[in-house]
Amino acid sequence: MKVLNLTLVLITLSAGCFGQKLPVPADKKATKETVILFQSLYDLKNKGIMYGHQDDLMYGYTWWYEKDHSDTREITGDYPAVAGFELGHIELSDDRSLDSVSFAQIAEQIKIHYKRGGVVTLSWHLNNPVTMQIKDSKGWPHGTAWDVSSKEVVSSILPGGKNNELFNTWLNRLATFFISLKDDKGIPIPFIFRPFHEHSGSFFWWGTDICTDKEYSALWRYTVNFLRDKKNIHNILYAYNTDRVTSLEQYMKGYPGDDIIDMLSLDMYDRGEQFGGELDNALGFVTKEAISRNKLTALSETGERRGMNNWWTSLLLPVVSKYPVGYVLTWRDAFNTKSTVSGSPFQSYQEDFKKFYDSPHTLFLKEIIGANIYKRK
Ligand code: BMA
Repeated sequence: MKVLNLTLVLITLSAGCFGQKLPVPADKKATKETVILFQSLYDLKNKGIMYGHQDDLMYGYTWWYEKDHSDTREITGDYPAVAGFELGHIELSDDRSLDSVSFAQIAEQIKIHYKRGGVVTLSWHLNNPVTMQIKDSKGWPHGTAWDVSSKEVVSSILPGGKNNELFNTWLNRLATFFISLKDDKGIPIPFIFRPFHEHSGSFFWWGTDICTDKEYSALWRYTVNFLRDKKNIHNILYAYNTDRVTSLEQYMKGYPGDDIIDMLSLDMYDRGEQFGGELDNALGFVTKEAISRNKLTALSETGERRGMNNWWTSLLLPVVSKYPVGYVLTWRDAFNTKSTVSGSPFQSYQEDFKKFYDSPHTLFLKEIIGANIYKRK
């Protein structure tokens, strides 16, 4: 059983009742539930780190969409506090995502996870709106988020660009999905949205060498203005995100502004021995900057890739415990493959993952339920 001083959490979350000014989301019209979620997460990050897992509720290595199934729960007895879902191909009006997951089932699981009291985060590997219109003679997949063959993509979808109308259509489809996310009483479900992620890398068409920082920032502002002001959606917390960075200056390149962003997040996978030091350094300046701006924090993607069987407790946990990191999320366990892209514990590191779960510093779903993150204290 996990031990966590929830009383301490509850006392801290009550601070708002005693006149202490709590930070608020960037969206001035954020719904009540979204404001409460933001403030709960803001406080919780000082109490422990939530565990998140991408597509945890949708599939695992050996199963595909089975009611209440979760690899995390199978090992620990509890669900992750944060459930990640992927929206790539929603822009095409497809029924299924680029990972073949049904959007209707994603919506269903978002509602279930919210109802259980957990946190929802959504990513979006949207296609390349320029090159997806070109047919590839060699039969290679063209026009994916990873297609960086054109540097004109971002400028072409912004106002004045020849693909602006197409991008508006895509944003409309995304908005329709967002608007459908309501609880049983019809109240919009608050969630964290992390589009255009890993800007410091150059492996997506919005990457640092593929567009200018000004274009990147404009893309963000345009997207948020569209969803928030044009579509009147006020249940979103927006997460700014980069891949590995070595300085704050590098991290902030392209930052769209405090009036747009709610969370400063970082993605960093273990690609070798330098990982611990690099992560330590980056989390140090990212969390410091986030706090100075009253923003949330997360290590929004990470994973083990070296076959270390004690990675969770000997490497990840000691580093993330040093900083107020809201959550740490490992990536998906691709069904029917041996891919270890997530550094997932579900193949060989289960014992160490259980120790990670047992740590008083980590928070899984039950502890989040205990902290009641959607209710004003
Ligand atoms: C990537 C990989 C891809 C996947 C994408 C979106 O990191 O896992 O296989 O399609 O995320 O989930």
